[in-house]
Amino acid sequence: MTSKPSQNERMRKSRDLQLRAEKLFPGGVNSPVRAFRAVGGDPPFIVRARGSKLCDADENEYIDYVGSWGPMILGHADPEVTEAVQRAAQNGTSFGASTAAEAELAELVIEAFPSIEKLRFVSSGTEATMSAIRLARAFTGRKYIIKFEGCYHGHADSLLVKAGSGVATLGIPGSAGVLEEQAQFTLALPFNSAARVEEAFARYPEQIAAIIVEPVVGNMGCVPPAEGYLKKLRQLAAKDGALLIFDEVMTGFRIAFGGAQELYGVKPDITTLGKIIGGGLPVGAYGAREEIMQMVAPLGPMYQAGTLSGNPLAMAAGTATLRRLKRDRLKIYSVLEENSAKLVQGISESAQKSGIEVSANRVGSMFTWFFQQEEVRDWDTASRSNTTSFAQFHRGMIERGIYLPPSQYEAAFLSAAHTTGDIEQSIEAARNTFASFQSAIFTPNP
Ligand code: HOZ
Repeated sequence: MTSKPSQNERMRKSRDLQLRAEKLFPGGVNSPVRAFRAVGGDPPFIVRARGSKLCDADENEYIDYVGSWGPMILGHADPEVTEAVQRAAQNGTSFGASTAAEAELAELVIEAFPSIEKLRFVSSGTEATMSAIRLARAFTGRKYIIKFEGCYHGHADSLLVKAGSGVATLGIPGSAGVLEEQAQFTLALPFNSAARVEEAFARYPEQIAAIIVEPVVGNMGCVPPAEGYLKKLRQLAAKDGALLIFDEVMTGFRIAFGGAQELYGVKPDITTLGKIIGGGLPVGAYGAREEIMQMVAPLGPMYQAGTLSGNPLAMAAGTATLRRLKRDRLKIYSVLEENSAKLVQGISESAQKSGIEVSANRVGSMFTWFFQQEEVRDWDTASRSNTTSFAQFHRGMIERGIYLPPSQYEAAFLSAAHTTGDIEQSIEAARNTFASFQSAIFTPNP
């Protein structure tokens, strides 16, 4: 009789690659959450991906619910996207000069987001939000910004205050190296409390340049806005002459073709985008109505630039992705909704049957299971989730071939390539994981 390979045997090549990486990169990674510190175990090194599946260096296969942290809404290596990138690459990979490909993608974005009349492409979500803040300050001539605890808007200095994502995962309150002076004009308030925003405007009248918000938070796990909350933010900002920035890096083209602003019917002044608009290549964007975008150089005095901005390969991948989403819009978003609902409910029910308290949040195809009874509506409630249970859940799932974000404070995503078979297999894996839950021993990485 052959015995089941142990975790160490199953992950031998990934383990070796991790040891090599640790000599080269801090924590062996180029982005902190990938190190699996919060969940323990070795991170699988990925060699290829197709559709809903990832394959690691030891040929283990996983159903993927990370989707490269959001971009892969069509699944991995989608044939239309791959072909568009290959075609673009044959004509050169970067020119540092204007191309028609930039306009192709921009027109698709503007059509989907009526609040955007002009935009600027950058290479990451961090650049997009950092530039949006600079733009809001330039436009209003004001200093303060309001952000929300547990929201993450990339790693620009003034935004690394009570941030979610890796900062929350690692339990770092802010970041070393960010000067008090750089963060002094950032007001971090609890998400979903309009009263606190009202108080801030009363305290700093006509001094707040912008409210920046993830309209559906993904970076403290998935946390939806309370009924009427986004509309209230819109009113409060307008009343004081501040701008409202929707950080739709995660939600844009994800929870609806026109993002959260379409789904909730709220028009922000500035929108930031990333992830899906790059179809898996590095792209970010910030956009607004003409009057605001006139501030951006070379038209106006707000400076921002980038060597790889509007990169032709990235534009091709983004355009192919958005074209496909636009063409099959009705079908894609309704299947994403249906499959995500099935998955989230199925896994929550499996937990309940095993007597494990789980509170799930979901908006369309982004979702999170928190290990607690109470509803998660802000950072305070999110931070009460039992992260040891989450780590056990994560490890049990990965051992059963299901790849979830290695942090309680990152949303999971479903793609159009996931099948009902994938969903059923994932629920079954959760059932078995929860059944073995009590006996599992959690050993976080040192
Ligand atoms: N902060 C990213 C998601 N919220 C994680 C990016 C990564 O590790 O690739």
